[in-house]
Amino acid sequence: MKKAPGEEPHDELAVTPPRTWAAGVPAVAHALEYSLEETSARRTGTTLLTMNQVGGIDCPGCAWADPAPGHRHRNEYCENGAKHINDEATTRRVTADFFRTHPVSELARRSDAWLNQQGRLTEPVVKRPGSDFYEPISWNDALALMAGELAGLDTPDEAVFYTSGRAGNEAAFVLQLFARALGTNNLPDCSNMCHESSGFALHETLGTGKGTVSLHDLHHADLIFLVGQNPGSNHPRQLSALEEAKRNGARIIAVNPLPEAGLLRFKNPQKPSGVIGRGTQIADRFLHIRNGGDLALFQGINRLLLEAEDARPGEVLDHDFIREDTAGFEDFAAHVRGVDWSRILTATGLSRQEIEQVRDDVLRSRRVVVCWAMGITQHKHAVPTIREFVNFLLLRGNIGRAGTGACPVRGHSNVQGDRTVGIWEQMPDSFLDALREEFGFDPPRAHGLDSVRTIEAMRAGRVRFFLGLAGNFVRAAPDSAVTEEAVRSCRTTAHISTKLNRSHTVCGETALILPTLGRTERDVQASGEQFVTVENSMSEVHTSQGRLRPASPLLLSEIAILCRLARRALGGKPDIPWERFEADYGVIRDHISRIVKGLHDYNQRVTRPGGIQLTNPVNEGVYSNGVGRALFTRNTGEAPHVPEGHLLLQTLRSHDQWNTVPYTSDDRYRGIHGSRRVVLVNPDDVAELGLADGRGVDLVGVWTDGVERRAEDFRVVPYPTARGCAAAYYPETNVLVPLGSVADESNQPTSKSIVVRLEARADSPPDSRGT
Ligand SMILES: Nc1nc2c(c(=O)[nH]1)N[C@H]1C(S)=C(S)[C@@H](COP(=O)(O)OP(=O)(O)OC[C@H]3O[C@@H](n4cnc5c(=O)[nH]c(N)nc54)[C@H](O)[C@@H]3O)O[C@H]1N2
Ligand SMILES: Nc1nc2c(c(=O)[nH]1)N[C@H]1C(S)=C(S)[C@@H](COP(=O)(O)OP(=O)(O)OC[C@H]3O[C@@H](n4cnc5c(=O)[nH]c(N)nc54)[C@H](O)[C@@H]3O)O[C@H]1N2
Ligand SMILES: [Mo]
Repeated sequence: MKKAPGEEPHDELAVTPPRTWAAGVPAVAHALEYSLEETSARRTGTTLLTMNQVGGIDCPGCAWADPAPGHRHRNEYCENGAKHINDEATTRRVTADFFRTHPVSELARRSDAWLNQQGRLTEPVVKRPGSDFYEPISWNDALALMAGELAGLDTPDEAVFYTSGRAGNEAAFVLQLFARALGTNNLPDCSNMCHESSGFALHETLGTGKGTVSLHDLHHADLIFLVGQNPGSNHPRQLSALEEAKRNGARIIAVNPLPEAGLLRFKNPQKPSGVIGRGTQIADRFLHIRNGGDLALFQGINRLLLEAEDARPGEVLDHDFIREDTAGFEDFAAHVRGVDWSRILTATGLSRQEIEQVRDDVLRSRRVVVCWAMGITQHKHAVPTIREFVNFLLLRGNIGRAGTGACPVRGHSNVQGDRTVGIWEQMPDSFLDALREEFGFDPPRAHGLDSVRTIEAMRAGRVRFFLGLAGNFVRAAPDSAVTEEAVRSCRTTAHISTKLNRSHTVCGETALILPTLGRTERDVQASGEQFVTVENSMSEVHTSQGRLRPASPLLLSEIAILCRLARRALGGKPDIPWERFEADYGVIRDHISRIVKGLHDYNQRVTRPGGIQLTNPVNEGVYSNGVGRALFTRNTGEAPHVPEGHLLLQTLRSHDQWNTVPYTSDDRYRGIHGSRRVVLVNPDDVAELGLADGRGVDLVGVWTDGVERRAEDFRVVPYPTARGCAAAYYPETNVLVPLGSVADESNQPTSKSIVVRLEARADSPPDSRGT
C-alpha cells in the first residue's frame, strides 16, 4: 500500500478475518518488499546482516535482548526490525527545495505517513518568526540562535529537553549533563508515556526500576504470563524466546482484550520448520480480559493462592522467602482476602472458573515470570496493578531465583539506557552527587518537568524553549489539540531528527530542524570512527555501529550537535570538555564509568562480545527501597466508570507502524487493510449500540472536565475484543486522551483507558458494508 512521495494514502478499507499466527514467511517477504522499495538491495543487505550482531547495529525497533554471542541467527532480526532499519536507510531525501515548495501550514495538514515518506532530512533549516517557510541555516548560525534564545530566558527552567528512547547512551548523557549544567532538571522523555508506571511500582516494592529477568530466565521458566502486550507486532523476537521456553516445557498464559495473532501461534521464519506446518502454539491459556481488569485478576489469583495455602498449610506459599526477604505480608493478605468476587468478575469479564484454572497452573509451576507492556502501564491504576504482579510473584518466591521474575517489556531500543545515564526529571541525589564530584558543579535538585507537566507548563507560559532529542513529542503526547496549542506558544522549538514529523510542523515562533545521523550510518569524528552504546530490556549494555554512508554530508551526529550547543550556551562554565566528548565518544564513556554503578571500565568491557550485563540487585537479595526487603502492598484502584451506551477505548499500535509513524494503512495480523481510521468493537456491542459493520462514526471522548474531544470519521469494525471495550490506533486517537487523565503516582497518560461514545455520522449510510 506504499504511495509515491507526493500522494496521500487514500485506499478503501478492506477487512479480513484476524490472523491466528504471527511471523511466518509472508512476514519476511513483506519486510523485504518494503525494504526494496525504500532503498537499494545492497544497502538493505549491509544493514540487515549486521543487525543485532556483535559489532553491528542495534536494531532501532524494540528493546528485546539478543541471544548470547554464538547463539544468534545469521538473520537476527524480525520483519518489523527490517522495516525500521529500511525506513531510516531510505534513499529519499528532504532538501531545501522541498521546504521552498511546502509551507509549514501545508505540512501541518499532511498525514504522519506522508511526512515520514518524504525521506531523510539533509540540512539544518529554520522557520523564523512570522514566516511560513523553513529555510536553510548554517550549523553555526543555528547553534548561535539557540544559545541566544537560552541566554534570554528568565530562568533555565523555562527550557525543556525531551529525549526519545532511540538516543544512545552517549548522546543522552551529554544532553542531561548540558541541561543540568544550564540549571534545570526539565528532562521529560518518552518513558514518561511508556513504562513510567513500571518504574514507580518496581522501585517502591523491589527497589529497582528495571526488570529482573534475563533471556535465560525466560527460557527456563515453567509458567510465563504475557499481560497487556502484543509480541507478534511489537516484540517479534520475544516469540523466539517463548518458543524456546515452550520447548523446555513452559506453559504460557496470555491476558489481553484482543486475541492477538502473536499470542496464539508462532511460525519461526528463521527455521525451515517455521515455513511449513502449524508452527508453535504460544498461549496455552488465553484470558479475554476487559480493558483495565488486570488488577482485579491478579487480586483474584492472589486470593485463591492464600486460600489454597489455608487448605494445604505449608505447601503453597514460600514461607522462608516471605519471612527472610519481604515485609508487609500480613497486611496485604488481610486486604486481598477481602476483595469481593463479584467485583473481580465484573472488572475482568472472566469467570471464576477461568481464574481458578490459572491458580492451578501456578500451583504446578516452580518458576514463574510475568511479562507486561502498555496494556498495563497506560491505565489510571497502572502502578497498583504492577505492585499486585509483584505481590503475586513474592507469594511463591518467584523473584531472585533462576527462571523467575518481573519482566516489563521495554519499547524503544534504548529507553532503559537513557534512564541509566541520567535522563529523568527526578534523578536521585546519589546520581546528582556523582555528577557534582565528576564535573565540579552543583546540579539543580528540584525535580523537573515530565512530559505531561511540560505541556501544562507550556500552557501556563512557563516554557519558552523546547529541544527534542529524537522522537515526535507533539504526536506522542496526549490531548493533541491541547498539546499543539501549547507547543505553538513556545518562543523556540528545535528537534534533532532523522525524518520529518508532526513536531516539525506544529512548532514554536522560531523553529529549527537539526538533521542527524541515524544508527545505520558511519559516524566519523576527529579521533576516528565511533560507535555508541545502548541497553536492552534485560539490562545488557552493548555497542551499536553503523556501516552506511551518511544520508547527507551536512549531517552532524546527535553528540556533535549537543556538545557544540553546550559549548556555546554555557560559555565554558562549568568546565566540561565538550570538544573532547565530540572528538571521541570513549571520553564520554570514561566519565559515565565513574558515575553509573555497574558501568565501571565501560570502554574496556562494552566492546567484548555480549557487552556488559548490569546486575539487578534484587537477584542478589538486595532491595534498595528504603525498607531493605521486598514489599507486599495493599492495592486499590477503581476501573473507570463506563456509562450506559459508552465503551472503554484503548489506543494501540498496528503491525505496520513505528510509534507515531505509520508505514502503511495496513494491520495485517488484525485483518485491517487500507485505512487506519477504524474502531474495533465487539460484535454484540456493535449490535447493542445500533451500529453496523462499516458504519461511519465519530469517537467522542467523555471526561470529567466536560470538554468534548472528538476524533472524526472512523469506521466500525466488528472484532473479537472483550465486551464493552474498543480499540483504535495511536496517534490518530491521541486527540481523545485528556491531558489530565493520568496514572496515579506515575503521571503517565491513560492511553489504554478512555471512555468514549460512538456517534453515527450523517454522511455514512447505516449499512455501509451491506450487513
Ligand atoms: N513494530 C513496532 N514495534 C514496537 C513499537 C511500534 O510502534 N511498532 N513500539 C515500541 C514501543 S515504544 C513500545 S512501548 C512497545 C509497545 O508494545 P505493546 O505494549 O505490545 O504495544 P501496544 O500496541 O500499545 O499494545 C498493547 C497491548 O495491550 C493490550 N491491552 C490493552 N489494554 C489492556 C488491558 O487493560 N489489559 C490487558 N491485559 N491488555 C491490554 C492490547 O490489546 C495490545 O495487545 O512496542 C515497541 N515495539
Ligand atoms: N495514545 C497513545 N499515545 C502514546 C502511546 C500509546 O500507546 N497510545 N505510546 C507512548 C509510547 S510507549 C511512546 S515510547 C511514545 C513514543 O514517542 P517518541 O519516542 O517521541 O516518538 P517516535 O514515534 O518514536 O519518534 C519518531 C521520530 O524519531 C526520529 N528519529 C528516529 N530515529 C532517530 C535517530 O536515530 N535519531 C534521532 N535524533 N531521531 C530519530 C524521527 O524523526 C521520527 O520521526 O509515544 C507514547 N504515546
Ligand atoms: Mo514506548
